[in-house]
Amino acid sequence: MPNTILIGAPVDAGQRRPGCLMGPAAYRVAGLAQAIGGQGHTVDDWGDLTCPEVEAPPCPNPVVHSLAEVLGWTQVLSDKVDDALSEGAMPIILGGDHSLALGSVAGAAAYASRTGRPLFLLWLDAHSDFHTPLSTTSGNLHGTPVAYIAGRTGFEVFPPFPAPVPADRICLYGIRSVDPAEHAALLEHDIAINDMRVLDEHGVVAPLRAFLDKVRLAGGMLHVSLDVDFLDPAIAPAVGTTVPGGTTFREAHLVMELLHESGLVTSLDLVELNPFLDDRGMTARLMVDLVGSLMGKKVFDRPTRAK
Ligand code: 4U7
Ligand code: MN
Ligand code: MN
Ligand code: MN
Repeated sequence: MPNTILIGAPVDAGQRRPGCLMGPAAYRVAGLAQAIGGQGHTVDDWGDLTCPEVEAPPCPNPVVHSLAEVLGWTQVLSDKVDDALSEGAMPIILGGDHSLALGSVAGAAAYASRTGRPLFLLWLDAHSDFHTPLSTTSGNLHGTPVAYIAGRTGFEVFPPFPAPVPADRICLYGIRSVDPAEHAALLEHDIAINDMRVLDEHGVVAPLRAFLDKVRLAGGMLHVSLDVDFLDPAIAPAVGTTVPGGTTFREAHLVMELLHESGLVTSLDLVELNPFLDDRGMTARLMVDLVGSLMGKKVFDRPTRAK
């Protein structure tokens, strides 16, 4: 039974549509702590972080937006996630846009490399988030964390990523929107790309099991980054970057149930919820339900099958 630590990250700087900064409050209102506590875990809420003032070096790409702020969040999140893991707990980061993963995964990677365990990354998202600050055309840094984590060049304006995650330990899952520059770069990397076509054809279970087996065999830590747009916009409208054709209610719950059964998840991001775009809290509530499943809630409690 992991102890969990909630870390509020009201980050809005990684994109241009205000509202993600209300995410942590919405998760608390929707009963996140109760959903986790209800599964028998302890919950320690560290409250919301604030962004330190940092100075940004000049960025060669003029479209990049709010670099100094993103750098500040990266620093504080990296530190706090490392601290939470060092306490033996599972940090759950309440976002905030996806640029927060530049920091959260950096913290997990720093901890993993100190303790000598390999870190794996499961990216549940409509997007590949594989831009660099040089290749992005929108300038929105929430589209860059996977490239930073994988150690791509182009992040010279950022602190060096503590221990880049090798491509074969990264799994993109649910993707259905990839920009041309990301596409070209992904072809150069051995990242598992479970786009919606793959999930349609093979179902959600087999590709996820294959990745989880790799994590287990390696004795790895597993960071899961859950972007709201992984879900179909019909059930999760509260996100600035909706892409049709996302996972259904049951597919998403099944993913969470398999993650729970694996016992492998060591840290989790909840990102991109924009409560200002929500429909009577339905998206916040769904995200909380999904975390409940990830923490052990099931429809019917039968003895866990052999893995
Ligand atoms: B998210 C985009 F152009 N690729 O770079 C970009 F399509 O964290 C979207 O996954 C990025 O929601 C989406 O701006 C970032 C766009
Ligand atoms: Mn610290
Ligand atoms: Mn994303
Ligand atoms: Mn996305």
